[in-house]
Amino acid sequence: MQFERKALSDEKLIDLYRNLLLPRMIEEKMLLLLRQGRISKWFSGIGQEAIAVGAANALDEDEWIMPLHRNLGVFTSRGLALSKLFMQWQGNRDGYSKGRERSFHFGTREHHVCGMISHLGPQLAIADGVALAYKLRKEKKVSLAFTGEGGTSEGDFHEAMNVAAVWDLPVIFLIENNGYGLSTPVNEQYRVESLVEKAKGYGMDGVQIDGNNILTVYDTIKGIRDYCIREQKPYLVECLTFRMRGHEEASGTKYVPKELFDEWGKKDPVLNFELFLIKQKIIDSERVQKIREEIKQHIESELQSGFNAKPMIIDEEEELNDVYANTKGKVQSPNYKLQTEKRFIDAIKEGLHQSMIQQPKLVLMGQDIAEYGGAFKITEGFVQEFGKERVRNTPLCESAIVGTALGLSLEGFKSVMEMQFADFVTVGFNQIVNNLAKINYRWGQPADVVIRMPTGAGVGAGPFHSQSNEAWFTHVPGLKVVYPSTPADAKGLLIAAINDPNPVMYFEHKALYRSVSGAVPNEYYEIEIGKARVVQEGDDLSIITYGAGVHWAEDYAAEHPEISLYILDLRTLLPLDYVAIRNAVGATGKVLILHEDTLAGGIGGEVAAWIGEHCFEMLDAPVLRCASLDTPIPFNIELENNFLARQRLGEVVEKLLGY
Ligand SMILES: Cc1ncc(C[n+]2csc(CCOP(=O)(O)OP(=O)(O)O)c2C)c(N)n1
Repeated sequence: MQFERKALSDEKLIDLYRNLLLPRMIEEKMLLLLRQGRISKWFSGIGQEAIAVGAANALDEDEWIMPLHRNLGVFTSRGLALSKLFMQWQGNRDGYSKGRERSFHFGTREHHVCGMISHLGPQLAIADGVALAYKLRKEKKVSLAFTGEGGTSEGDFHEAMNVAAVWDLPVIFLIENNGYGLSTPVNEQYRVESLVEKAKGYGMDGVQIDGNNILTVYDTIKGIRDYCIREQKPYLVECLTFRMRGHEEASGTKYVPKELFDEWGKKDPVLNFELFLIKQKIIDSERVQKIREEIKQHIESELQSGFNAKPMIIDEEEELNDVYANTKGKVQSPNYKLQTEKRFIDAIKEGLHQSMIQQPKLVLMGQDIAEYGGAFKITEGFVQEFGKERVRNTPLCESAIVGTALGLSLEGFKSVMEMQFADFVTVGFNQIVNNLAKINYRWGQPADVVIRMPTGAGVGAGPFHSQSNEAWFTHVPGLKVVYPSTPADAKGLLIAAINDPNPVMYFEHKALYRSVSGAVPNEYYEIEIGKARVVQEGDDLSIITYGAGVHWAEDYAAEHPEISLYILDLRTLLPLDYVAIRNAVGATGKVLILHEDTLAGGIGGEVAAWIGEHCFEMLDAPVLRCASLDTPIPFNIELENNFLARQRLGEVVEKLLGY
C-alpha cells in the first residue's frame, strides 16, 4: 500500500493514526463482550475504518455527517464519549437515545452527526437538506452521507443524488463498497463496472479510491470538500474496501470465498498505516505500544463507567411526552372583526403567504409550485415575491424532498412541501412515517415540516387522484394530522401547522377548494391543533365528522329541519379532541361517525372504540359509522357517487334514530 503524506505534519499523521486505531480497538473489545453476552448485536466495521475516520477528519466539526452501521470511526472521530456510546449500545437510559434506539441509530446535534434509521437510503436526502440550508445561508460548508454499495440500489440513492445535482448542493455522497450487501455480492447488486460511473448519470463528478488507505481517503475527501464548497456542487466518491467479518456477528461469512479474506487481510488499513509510520520513522514500535496501551486504558475506564450505568427507570409520561417536540404554548387567536369572504383555496393561499412573510426561514418545496403556481395554483405569484430560493420547484422525487425537508429542519429551517396529490405520498411514505415521525422520540430532534395533502374524491379523478389516506398517518405516533373543512380553519390551521415544530400532515380537500366560501379573518392567526369545532348544537343525534363530511352533514341538516342534529367537526385527527367528542356523545346519546374515507380501518373505528370504552353509560344506541365503500375509488361519476359515504348518510341516520 502506497502512502503519500503530502504536506501533513508528523503530529497530524500520528493524530490520524490514533483516530484510526481507536475504533479498531473498541471493536476488538466489543467482539469480546459480545461473546461474553454483555452486548446483544454488533455490526463490524473492522477493515473499513480508514473510510469513516478519513472522511470525518477531512470535514470541519460543525458539518453534518450521516453515517451508517459500520461507521464507528465517525462517532469516535467526532469525539463522542465512549462511556455514553457504550450505554447507547446496551440500551441504557444514559446513552444517546434514552434507551430507545439500537446501536448507531441515533444522532447528536452537539456533534453534527445524524445517525441512520434501519432503512437504507433515507439518510442521503437528509444530507441534501442540510446542504441546502448551508447554501441558502451562503455558508462555506458541506454535508457528507454514507451509503453501502447495496444501498445504492435503493430508489432513495437515485433521488438524493438527482436532487443534489439539480439544486447544485454541496453534498459528498460516499459509497463504502465492501463487496457484499449481507450475502449479496456486487455482481448481483449492480451492472456498472464501478459505482462511480453512476455520477455521470446525474451530471456530477465522482472518483473511485482505495478505501483502506487513510491518507488517500483523508486527502481526497478534503479536496472534494473544497470543490463542493467552491463550485457549489455535489460529488460522488466510491471507496473500495472489504467486509472482513459477517454482516453482523451472528450471521457468519460462509458465502465469502476464503481467498478474499487473505487478499484483503494484507490490505488492513490500521496495520499498513502503522507500518508506514514506523518505516518513515515518524513513530517507533515503542511509541506504538504506548499509544495502544493508552487507548486500552481509556477504553477500559470508559467501559467501567458504562457498566456502572443506572438501571432503567420507566417513566411512561416521559415516554409519551417525548414523541412530540414542545409547542410554543398559546396560539395567536383570530381577530374576527376584520374578515373577508374567501374561497377555501384562497384561505389556504393567504395562510401560506402570510407565513412566508412572518417566517423568513420558511422554504416551500413541491412539483411545479414556482412559476406554474402549483397544480391547484395555490402558490401562484409566490416565486415573484419570495424568490426561487424559498419557492422551490422540485424534480419528481417525493421521498428525497421529504428527506430534504428533514435536513433543513436539522439546520433550523421550516419547510412546507406540497404533495401534488395526496395519493402520491405513497412514494414518500417511508421518510414520513419512519424519519419525520420518529426522530424526536429517538434523539430529541424535531422535524419541523408540514406536508400539504390535496386530497379527496367527488371530482371524477379516479383511483389515484382521489384517495382519502389520512388514516395511514393517524396510526403513526409523532405525526400530527389536521383536516380543515372551512376557509377560516384552513388558514388558521395551516399557520398553526407551520408554527408547530412537529411534522404535520395537512389535508386540504380538493372538492372544497372552489366550492366552499366563508368569512376569513384578514390578519395572521392560528387555529389550535387538537381542538374540534361544534358546527351546530342539537338534541336528537350527533354526527362526528371532518373535511367534506362536515358539509354533507350540514346539507343533510338543512334538508331535514325536523331532526335536531349536533355536528362536530374534528378538524384535527391526531391528536383527537376527546373532550369535544365526549361532549358530542353527551349531547344526544346517539352518535354517527361520518367520513369520506373507506370504512375498514378508517379513523371512525378509532373514535367509535374510544366512545365505547369511555362513554358507554352516555349512549342510547350503538355508535354507527357511515363511510365510503371498501373499494378503490371509481372514475365514473355515478360509480363515484355510489362509492361516497354521502350516498348512505340518510339511511344510517334513520337507522340510528330508530333505536
Ligand atoms: C430498505 C432496507 N432493506 C433491507 C434492509 C436489510 N439490510 C440491512 S443491511 C443490508 C445490506 C446492506 O448492504 P450495503 O448497503 O452494501 O452495506 P453493508 O452492510 O455492506 O455495509 C440489508 C439488506 C434494510 N436495512 N433496509
